[in-house]
Amino acid sequence: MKKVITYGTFDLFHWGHLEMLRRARELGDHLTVAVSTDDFTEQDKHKQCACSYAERAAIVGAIRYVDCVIPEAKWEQKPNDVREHNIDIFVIGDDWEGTFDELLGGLCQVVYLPRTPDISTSGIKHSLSRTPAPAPHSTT
Ligand code: C2G
Repeated sequence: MKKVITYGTFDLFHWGHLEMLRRARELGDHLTVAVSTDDFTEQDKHKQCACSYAERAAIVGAIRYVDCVIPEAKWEQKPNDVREHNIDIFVIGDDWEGTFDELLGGLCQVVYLPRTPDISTSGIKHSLSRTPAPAPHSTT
């Protein structure tokens, strides 16, 4: 059985995230997803999430391409995760191209997949911030 792992924040889960998980799972027979914890996201990635770790992990875990969800609490945990979960392939979007080659060299195959164009969590946040919120109980 070929085991795959990927990492991400997965805040405001969108089409680009789904496509990443679908293509990651296609590379093997079992997909583990490491979801960034709230502390890691705030302190190390300097990003503020709209959804908590528990919510993001629950959404990712409910996707049918995903077999296992673990927390991502630091950058350097990847080699341990690969060993512990018997991972064959590490995969992530090409916005990270080259970043993890050294860390994972010799441990597993490292694959960078092209990002889905024209969609991102930050883009969604930006466009929503310019749209006035509807009144409570509004039907429009
Ligand atoms: N992604 C994509 N296409 C998009 C948006 C995102 O393919 N339009 C991919 C990213 O490249 C990443 C995954 O979806 O592989 C999750 O994206 P983010 O939630 O933005 O995760 P990120 O903050 O990049 O976390 O240690 C690595 C990090 O945890 C990666």
